[in-house]
Amino acid sequence: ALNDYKPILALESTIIAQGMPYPHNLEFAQQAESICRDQGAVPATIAFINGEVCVGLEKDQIELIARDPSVKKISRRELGLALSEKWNGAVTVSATMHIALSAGIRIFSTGGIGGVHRSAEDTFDISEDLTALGSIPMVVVSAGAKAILDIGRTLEYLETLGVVVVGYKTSEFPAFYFRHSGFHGIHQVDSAKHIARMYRNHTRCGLHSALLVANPVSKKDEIPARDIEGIIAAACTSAQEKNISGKKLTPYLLAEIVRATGGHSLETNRALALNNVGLGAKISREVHK
Ligand code: PSU
Ligand code: MN
Repeated sequence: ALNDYKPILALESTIIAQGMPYPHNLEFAQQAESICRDQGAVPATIAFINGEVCVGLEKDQIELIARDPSVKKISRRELGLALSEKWNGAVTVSATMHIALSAGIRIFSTGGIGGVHRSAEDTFDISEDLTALGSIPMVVVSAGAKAILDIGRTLEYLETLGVVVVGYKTSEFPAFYFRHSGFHGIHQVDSAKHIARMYRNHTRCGLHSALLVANPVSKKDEIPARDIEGIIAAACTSAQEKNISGKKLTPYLLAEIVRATGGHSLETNRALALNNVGLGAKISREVHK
């Protein structure tokens, strides 16, 4: 696809291996690829298979990532480790960005970026996704930051790192499961074409940070804040009680919330991520024009 100058969209794999349970994760990964193709872009799901970086996976490779519980969660700092130790591994937003840009792919869709965790003033838990967004000049499409995070502090940190944040058809930063975080005043963009133009100018200025496109979950798929806030708070408390921290924290919280909502949050997660794939594919086509 690169040799033929086709539009390509990078997709991550931690959302598959650690973000959703099997077999829903496999179904999601396949749907994501087909939505991308329907929108006229070639999907490049990225993962480590036996210690090799694969940009664009075969069917059986996607199945391995979805099924095998020994698949590791690999962030950017661990890329060399994964090669050395010949891991099978899923890549986070930070690792996906690094690999994608190295391969010449500039557009990437995820579900929700990592960020500053609640209680980060005690734990210092701030996702490596943020530093990657600050230093890798790609377009990243996300349904805002995960609602399990401290959204205000995540937005402040994005500013510190020089990441441009724009809202797709909104000026309010979305919060993953729901549309309204209460943080207003981000710059609104209304089309893929508009985003492509902005990205060209961003890189023309010599900036090396990412352009983060915040694409809210649709109204029909969202879980309103009042219905999920208590569940998120309980999941955070439970993680603290069980001493779950580091890279295990985000997967634990997402799974707890799926359990407590009886699977509703999984449906929302799937819908918002697929929505991001659709928009990412359109942006990729515009950037390639
Ligand atoms: N979006 C989802 N589900 C996920 C993720 C994103 O809908 O599981 C993953 C991404 O790979 C992101 C990671 O990089 O969660 C963040 O992990 P951490 O908070 O440990 O940095
Ligand atoms: Mn962390």
